[in-house]
Amino acid sequence: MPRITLFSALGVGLLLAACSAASGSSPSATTGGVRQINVTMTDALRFEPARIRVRNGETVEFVVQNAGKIRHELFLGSEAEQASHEAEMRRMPMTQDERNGIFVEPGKTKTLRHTFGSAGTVIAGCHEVGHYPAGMKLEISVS
Ligand SMILES: [Cu+2]
Repeated sequence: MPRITLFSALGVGLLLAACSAASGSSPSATTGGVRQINVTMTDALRFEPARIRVRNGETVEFVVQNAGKIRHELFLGSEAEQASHEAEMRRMPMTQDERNGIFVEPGKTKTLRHTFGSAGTVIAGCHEVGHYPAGMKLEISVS
């Protein structure tokens, strides 16, 4: 059965190549790796998923896709920080990405990397006018 042996050897080789490529592309992989979480923004003023769980101390890379036709943002913070950001956004919309927040134009995808440093609930909210009050938020439970 020399053919089967050859194919399985090839399979293992490809697998090893794929693994080393993956670890090479994420420099923070030493502490257990960075988990990517896909989040979709919709014009129904929702994030999908609407609820996620992360481990305390975990670094997550949100891959945020705007599937709608209007601009959305994703701002990470406590309930209180969401309230003050909401007030700021009413005065002046976000014009550049911040450490805790990104805006995503229709059809685009952006990433936001964040390390969750304490247990509890963190909110990701969209503060385009009217979106947050309409419930455009993602609840992140950190434990
Ligand atoms: Cu929005």
